[in-house]
Amino acid sequence: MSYRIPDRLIAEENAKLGPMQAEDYAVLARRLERAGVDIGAVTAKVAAFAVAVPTWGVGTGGTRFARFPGLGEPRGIFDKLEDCATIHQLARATPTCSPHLPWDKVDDYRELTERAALLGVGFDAVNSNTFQDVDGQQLSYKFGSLAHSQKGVRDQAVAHNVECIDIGRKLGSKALTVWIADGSNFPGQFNFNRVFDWYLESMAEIYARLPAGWRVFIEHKLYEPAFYSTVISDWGTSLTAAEVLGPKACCLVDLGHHAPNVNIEQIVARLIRARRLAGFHFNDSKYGDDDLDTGAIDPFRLFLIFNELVDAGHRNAPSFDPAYMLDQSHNVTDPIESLMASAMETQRAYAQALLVDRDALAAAQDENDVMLAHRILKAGFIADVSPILAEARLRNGGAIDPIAVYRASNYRKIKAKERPAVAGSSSGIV
Ligand code: RM4
Ligand code: MN
Ligand code: MN
Repeated sequence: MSYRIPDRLIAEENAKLGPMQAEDYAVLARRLERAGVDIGAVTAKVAAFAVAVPTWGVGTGGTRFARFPGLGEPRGIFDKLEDCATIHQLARATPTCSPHLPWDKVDDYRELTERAALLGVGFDAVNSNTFQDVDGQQLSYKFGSLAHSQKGVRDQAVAHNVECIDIGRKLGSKALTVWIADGSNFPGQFNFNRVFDWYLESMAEIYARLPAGWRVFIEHKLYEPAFYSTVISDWGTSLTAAEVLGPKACCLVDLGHHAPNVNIEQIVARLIRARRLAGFHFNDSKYGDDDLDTGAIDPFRLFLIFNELVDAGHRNAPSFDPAYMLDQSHNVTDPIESLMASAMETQRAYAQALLVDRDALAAAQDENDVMLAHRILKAGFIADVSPILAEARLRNGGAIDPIAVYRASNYRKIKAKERPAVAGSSSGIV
């Protein structure tokens, strides 16, 4: 059996930090009580919050210049599952992982689900991949996939997505995420509307194969790898496609896939209103689709997004059931540390948004008291909710300080011995 962090180590580390945590939590409880907030209710909501880990995120990522593999990185889906389980064991925020096919393809899916169950991880949305060619593939995706000019290539891409649904079914998934790289590098390379029509035709075939209770998530992206135009470029295109396809199609928001300075929280509000918000791929960025750690660059933006989500929950917005996932690339950090920290950042933004006094905010908005409205909203963001997050982890059997326990365990060093590097391994986004 391969190494797992012993629960005893978590208990030992928690015992050291426990008294301090109890003190901080009690102080915060009193402060919140003065503002009429019940800390127990907030903690329970945070403890129930879950965000999926991308299987491709546990490998070291890279850029188009180079990849610097880390020691002991996962060699395949079984190793990736172990790392996902470790992330959840310590931070208790990520009970599921989101697989990517064909990267995570195996011969025996029963073996895979059994292993996952043993490790205590489930499967979230399945991601298809028609943005690269793999060995033995008949036709190339160099000029596109679901929106390719040639029917044969479109059919092949449809068949791959249908296979993803079949595999997802075996894994217990309930959604297919479709991101295509189809686009153009030169004006004149293709006709904007002809390719969109081909995309819609292909997606209609995939849509028709969705099992009962499934949804398809349409993920847009403004540029890269295509640099002049992409077929599914923005939320307008995504929403149009979802409306053409039907009620099981909805729009996924990857935080890095928008034009610079776009107001993502407003897009989120609009998608909720249209009953088409699929969910998120969380990450952070400064310039483009940087895939940096969630909350590392612009935690205020993350808070404002969660503010819209909490607001929708508060209003009981219809058909509001977003799927939360991380989607980031870890080029210079240990992916396990980054994913734990990022999951905790989503919980932080959620907890902060829960603190906002929504009735007072609405009243200030109605009175056009701009400064008061802004200060009510900001009060959530400036609150240090760390003791709530730690308490939620403790109650769920996790670590008060997950990164400290991870480091104390020497997990990565042990895995480096257990997992000798394999030639040509390409875990991560390369
Ligand atoms: C894309 C997009 C997709 C992810 C791939 C690896 O930029 O974010 O969600 O599947 O990267
Ligand atoms: Mn994504
Ligand atoms: Mn991306």
